[in-house]
Amino acid sequence: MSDSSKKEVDILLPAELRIVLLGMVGVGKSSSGNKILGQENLFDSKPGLSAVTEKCQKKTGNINNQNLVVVDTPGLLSIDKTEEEILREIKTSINLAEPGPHVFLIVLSVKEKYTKKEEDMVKSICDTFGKNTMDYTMVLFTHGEEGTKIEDFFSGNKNLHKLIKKCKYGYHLLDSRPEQVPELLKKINDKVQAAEGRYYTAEMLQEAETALQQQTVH
Ligand SMILES: Nc1nc2c(ncn2[C@@H]2O[C@H](COP(=O)(O)OP(=O)(O)O)[C@@H](O)[C@H]2O)c(=O)[nH]1
Ligand SMILES: [Mg+2]
Repeated sequence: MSDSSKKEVDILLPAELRIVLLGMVGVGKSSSGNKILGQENLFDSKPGLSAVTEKCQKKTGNINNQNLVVVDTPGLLSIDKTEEEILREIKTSINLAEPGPHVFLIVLSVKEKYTKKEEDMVKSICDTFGKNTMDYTMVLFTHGEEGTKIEDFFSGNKNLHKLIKKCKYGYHLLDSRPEQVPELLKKINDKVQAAEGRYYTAEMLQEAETALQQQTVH
């Protein structure tokens, strides 16, 4: 790459990329956070259905001269907590990623079929973060190293197709190739640049809360 074209890329690249990881317990949110930041044990990650991550956690790093802020959240559908408690905690991710996340990564494992349970989880996320949620969302698939082809995972699952269509930032599959994370970051950066650096804000969350309250009143 010539010097001048490199400069252009630098100018376009957001100086900081803020990412919030969302999804059910055990799908690989914390491990994905570690992969993204290139360090193994920043976020606690363990097998099982009990949420290891009880509070939202923020970790930062610098990858290719770009500051990354990654916020890990407690998993939805944990056996230890009510959905309401979990959602209340998940909302604090917006403040941790201040002034707001560029992208919500909804983490799904290709080892788990996309069923009504997963759909309900996505619906809770959308209800919680409101009408703008999908404008800032990418689906991140984990467990890609076990040879599951993403096309096979999609095949015949209309609801999963629908979800991907709704997510403005598309999807990415994490596998064991060294390029997996650079490719993910490039995809996110491209989308954020196309969105002229826009990000999800605390005002949008406030609006979503008001909308939810009005729904319960009427
Ligand atoms: N093989 C494989 N294991 C994974 C992957 N992602 C997560 N895991 C494992 O799945 C378990 C739960 O992962 P974790 O990141 O803690 O899930 P979280 O509850 O969503 O944060 C851990 O034992 C991880 O090592 C993946 O992509 N491939
Ligand atoms: Mg976790």
